[in-house]
Amino acid sequence: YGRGMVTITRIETILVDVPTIRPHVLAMATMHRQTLCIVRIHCGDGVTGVGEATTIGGLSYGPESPEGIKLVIDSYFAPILESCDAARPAEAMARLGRHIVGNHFAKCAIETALLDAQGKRVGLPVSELLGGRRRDRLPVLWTLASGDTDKDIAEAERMIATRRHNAFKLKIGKRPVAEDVAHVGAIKKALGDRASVRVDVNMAWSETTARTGIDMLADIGCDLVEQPIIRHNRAGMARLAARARIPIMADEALTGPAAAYDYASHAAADVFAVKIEQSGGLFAAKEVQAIAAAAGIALYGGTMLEAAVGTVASAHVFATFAQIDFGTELFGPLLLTEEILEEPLVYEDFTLLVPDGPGLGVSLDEDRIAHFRRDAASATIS
Ligand code: MUC
Ligand code: MG
Repeated sequence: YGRGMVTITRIETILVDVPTIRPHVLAMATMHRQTLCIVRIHCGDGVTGVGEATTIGGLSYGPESPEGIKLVIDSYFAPILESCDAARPAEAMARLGRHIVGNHFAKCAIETALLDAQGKRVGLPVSELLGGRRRDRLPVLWTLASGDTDKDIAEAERMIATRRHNAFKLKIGKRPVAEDVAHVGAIKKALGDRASVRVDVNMAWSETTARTGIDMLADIGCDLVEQPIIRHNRAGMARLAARARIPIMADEALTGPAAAYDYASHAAADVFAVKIEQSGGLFAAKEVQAIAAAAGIALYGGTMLEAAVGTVASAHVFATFAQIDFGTELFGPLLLTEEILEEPLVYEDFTLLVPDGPGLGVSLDEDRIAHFRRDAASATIS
């Protein structure tokens, strides 16, 4: 569109610590807060784009941490991006890819900010830059992970009554299988046909444990089992998927298009959880989706428990999907005590509304960010 090169003048990375509304108990970590690495890319044409990276429980989910993401962007990404054209996000990301191995979460935050800026520049929502949106609302489930069965049931009842969620993911794998299955069974029995109940084992089971565990879960009415075993045991996932009576979903294993192709070509999952950070960005997540679609694998829109910016970036990607068979889990902002946007995202009727303004279509609440940023005491806010 012939405006010439748009320079990148400054990249800001800010760590923001936000408390969770209750402890979030997963197999590998209990979260009391979420740390966001907020990225702001300032461009020579006066446009600014925002992105976000989060991890789960510091380094307990994967090889990147919020502090590490800030460090790699400041030290290694910024010098490369200085000579890139901000108006060509795909080319800028390719350049980063040539010089930087891995670091998918950090790359995703940068790509989000570049696309937010580009969308604002050309006056289009990010979903349109990604090929065009197919829907304006996404179904959103809620994770029950208080660690207590009765509390989880009460929480689920509130969510159903307020029409916020009618599908629930339960985090299991920490306790012996029989106890975990009893917990899932009690929740399914209380909710009955009013809700879909699924589980995420976060890789905590051995393959033999998974064989019995999945059978028991099928018997009590569980609809889906997410990443029951370690990410690298693709053959084990294929064996489990082949014998299970309920769908098996891959999550941690899906570290981008190559992993997705590997899993698809070995029939190692029935469903893919697509995550923008884990995939290595928004374009990469679209490639994971395309591989799933070509292989006849069902789709689910996953989260890294991002706050509003990462959540809305994911929403723009998922809004372009032709099918989202199992809905999404884009509830991250609702798990946090603080709203970081000027206008909160809209959750209603069991769905999230995908914003339709230019770029991501959201603005940060600068006062909140200034208050919750980790270096708030010493920061000079300009
Ligand atoms: C995961 O492993 O899927 C997503 C929802 C949730 O509660 O935790 C995450 C991570
Ligand atoms: Mg998962």
